[in-house]
Amino acid sequence: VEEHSLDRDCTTLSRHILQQLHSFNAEAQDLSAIMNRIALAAKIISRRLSRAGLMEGALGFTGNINVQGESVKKMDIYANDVFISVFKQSGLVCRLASEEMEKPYYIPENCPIGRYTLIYDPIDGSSNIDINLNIGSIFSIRKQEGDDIDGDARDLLQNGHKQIAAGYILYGPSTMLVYSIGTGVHSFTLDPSLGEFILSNENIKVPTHGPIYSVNEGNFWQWEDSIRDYIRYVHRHEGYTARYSGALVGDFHRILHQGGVFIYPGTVKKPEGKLRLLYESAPLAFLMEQAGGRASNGNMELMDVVPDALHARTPLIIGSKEDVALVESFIQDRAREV
Ligand code: P6P
Repeated sequence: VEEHSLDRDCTTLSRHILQQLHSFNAEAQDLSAIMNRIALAAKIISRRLSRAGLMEGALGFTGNINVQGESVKKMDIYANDVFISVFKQSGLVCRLASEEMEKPYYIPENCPIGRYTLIYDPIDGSSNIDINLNIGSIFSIRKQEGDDIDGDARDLLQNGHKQIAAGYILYGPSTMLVYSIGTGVHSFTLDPSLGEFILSNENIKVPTHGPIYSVNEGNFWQWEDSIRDYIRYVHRHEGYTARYSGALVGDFHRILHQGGVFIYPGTVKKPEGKLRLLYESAPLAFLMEQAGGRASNGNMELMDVVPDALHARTPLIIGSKEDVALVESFIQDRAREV
């Protein structure tokens, strides 16, 4: 075995985080431990997904409707509970907020104020589960501010700059974990034979422009004219290609590596869009900015948007700097006409 591959096999997630923070101070240790628990959750979910098709009853719908009015898949609930379980007794995370829970889940044991909150989408893209296509988990880590005595986590209603870490797990042909603690974006691939996430790419940088536009053109006639203008532009000009999987994490991962733009605009019926701010758009915006790209809601930087509720939605334009700016230029042109 060549020397470097041994080193590579030893660049595990926890070692990488400590290296990133160049120090072994309390926060570094905490983040390293938190990321280790997230990695454990990823392994448990990945294992279940790889066998779900073989396990009677693991797939399909629970028959329930969640707080969002969406039908809940068994895998959504399973994954949600995995994240809760891995953080119980950890003494690290005191509060978990997710798409699957109207109110946050509190872990009361030894949780002083100022400890961490995990905000997450346990399974994003669940429509892809039963057809064995890629899905993901998205997470964001913030510190709890104040005592949140009435349990509605109002201190979480702050902009994306309050995130101290963010990332996602992509359950694809291989399971990848991509994270940032504010010192660049780094990706790890799960080596099932080791049970470890091994460093794949360090300091990922998104190209300043890319050929891909990722959007559900089925909503074309529900969009504002400005978005339709952008779509007509990329249809007419050489060098663009459409890629859309219906699962945010995979579509984002492609843009992060190949450049271009992912757009989920507001529609006439839902001007606020479909994607959630706190546990879908803000964590991905954190990563995209760390990778040298941009994220916007069409009017302002996504990272500056302040949610008015835990499950607030937002329009999202995210990707290469030049491509996000191009979409915004069509929005500004139309705004001038009004
Ligand atoms: P549409 C999946 O349900 C999801 O939340 C994201 O993962 C994905 O990007 C989006 O919705 C797809 O929505 O309306 O294009 O089916």
